[in-house]
Amino acid sequence: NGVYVHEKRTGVPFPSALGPSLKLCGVGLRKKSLIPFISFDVYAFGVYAADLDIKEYLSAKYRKFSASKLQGKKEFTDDLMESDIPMAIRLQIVHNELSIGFFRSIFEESVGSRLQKFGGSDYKELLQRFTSQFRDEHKIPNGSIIHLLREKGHFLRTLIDGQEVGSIQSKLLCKSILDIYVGEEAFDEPAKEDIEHNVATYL
Ligand code: DAO
Ligand code: DAO
Repeated sequence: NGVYVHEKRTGVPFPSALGPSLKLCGVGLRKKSLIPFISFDVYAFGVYAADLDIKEYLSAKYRKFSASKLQGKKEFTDDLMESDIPMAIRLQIVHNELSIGFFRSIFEESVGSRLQKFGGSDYKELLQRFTSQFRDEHKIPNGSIIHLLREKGHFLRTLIDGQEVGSIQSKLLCKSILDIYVGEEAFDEPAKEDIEHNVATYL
C-alpha cells in the first residue's frame, strides 16, 4: 500500500508496512555527537513489527493493560526484545560524507556495548561477524536504505539497498540491535515511546 509516514526532522518517508505482515510502529533519528552539544544526523529509522505475532505472543500477558500503561513498562519491552516476533529496522542514511568505516566504528561502540551488557565478555567474535558484513566496497551515499530484519529463529538478515549482505543467527545479536531503538538507553527517546505505544495497540 502507498501510505507513508515522514520522519519530521529529515522528511524521510517510511512505508506504513513492509511486506504483508510488518507494520510501522514508529520513526526516529539517529544522531552522533562529536563533542558535547554538537551533533549531526546520521540516519532516519523506522521500526516495524508483525502485528499478528504481537497479538499471538504478548496478548495473554498484557491485554489487561491499556496502551498508555504499557508505555515505559520495562518488562513489556524486554519481552518484545526477547521474543521471536518478526521485526525490522529500516534506515535511510541522511549524510553524504560518511564512509563505511565510520559506520563500523560507531556500531562497534553501540552494538558492542550491548552485546557485552546482555552476553558478557565473550562478544568480540559476534561483533566482528556483524560489522564485517559492511565491507568497504559497499557504497552508502546519502539516501541509501538498509534493512535489518529479525526473522523467526532469531536470524538477523541485513540488506543494503535491497541486496542481502548477510544473515546471522543469534538471539543475543537480535536483542542487542533492538535495544538500540527500544531499550533503556535508546538513542531517540520520543521515538521509543511512540514505538511502545503503537506496539501496545496491536495487542
Ligand atoms: O546506530 O549505532 C547504531 C547502530 C546501528 C546498528 C546497525 C545499523 C547498520 C547501519 C548500516 C549503515 C551502513 C553501513
Ligand atoms: O512481511 O513477513 C514479512 C516479511 C517482509 C519482509 C519485507 C522485507 C522488505 C525488504 C525489502 C528490501 C527492498 C529494498
